[in-house]
Amino acid sequence: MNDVITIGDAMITFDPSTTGPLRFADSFKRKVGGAELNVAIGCSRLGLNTGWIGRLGKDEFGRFIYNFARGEGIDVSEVQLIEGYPTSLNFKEIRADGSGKTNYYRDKSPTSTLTPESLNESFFQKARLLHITGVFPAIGEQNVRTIEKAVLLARKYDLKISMDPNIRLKLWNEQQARSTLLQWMPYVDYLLIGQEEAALLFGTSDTQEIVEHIKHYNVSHLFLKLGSEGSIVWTENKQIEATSENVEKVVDTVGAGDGFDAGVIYGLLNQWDPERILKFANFIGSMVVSVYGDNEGLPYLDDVLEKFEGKATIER
Ligand code: KDG
Repeated sequence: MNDVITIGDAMITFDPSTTGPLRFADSFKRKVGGAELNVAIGCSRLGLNTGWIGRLGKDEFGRFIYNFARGEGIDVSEVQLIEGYPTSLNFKEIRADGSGKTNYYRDKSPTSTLTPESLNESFFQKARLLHITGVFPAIGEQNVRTIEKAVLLARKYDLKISMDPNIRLKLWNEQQARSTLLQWMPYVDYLLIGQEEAALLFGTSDTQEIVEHIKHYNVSHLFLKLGSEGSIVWTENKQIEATSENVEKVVDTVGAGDGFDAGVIYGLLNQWDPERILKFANFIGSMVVSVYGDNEGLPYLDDVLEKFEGKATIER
């Protein structure tokens, strides 16, 4: 039985060894990325049983990602390697302030072979929460249909649904993102959203106005991510704010939002109070930005609790 399941396109991420414009980067480290897989890794490291539904190329990179995910303790029984569809790639640019830029090579993503019919009902039947994002549906129409079916199955088997819009305008345009993601809003229990994404979906970046929009749906918890400004949770008509953690040196911000999501999912599934969830999720986000790579900074539960609760760590 999995606590969390998610569906997504994973990729090989080539991280440059130097910061600055990609055209001058001449050496790269081969890593793994993909928003949904990052969340799955985060959840699994925190101790949640986590399943990932995906398709990879039947190639060396696909095999590498498959084994990597399996090594992270993720249930990969619904992942297949597909002939003729190369594993997606992302060449990352990292700027001196730690922010990143993606350069995707994923036009023929193996996930486009994933059909609504190929979703295994029993995988949903045994889970507690389905996490969806805007990356997977942005890849193609077929993926939109697959998420629609996944949402139906989640409702059929009483799974909670968390959604992070994760809007990637390199993959679809604003109009496509808005109409697709808003159609799933009525089914979302937990919305984890960046302020800019909220502006794109709801036409405002004002917190109170966003909350008013959310009241039209059945969202029980809204988590608004404000980057270095911290985050806000709105639930049961109460709003709680948390400032971001001080980070000594931000080296790579990519994946911080996924780490935040993993922290929120962990807290929600363990019935933590909203304030603790918010602080915990912020804390994980701050750990992710301190380490290079999309998921390398995601902590194990012991590591994060030690630091979060201010306990000393024995290093040597
Ligand atoms: O959230 C981080 C991810 O976006 C990154 O690991 C890979 O760009 C990526 C994507 O499209 O999933």
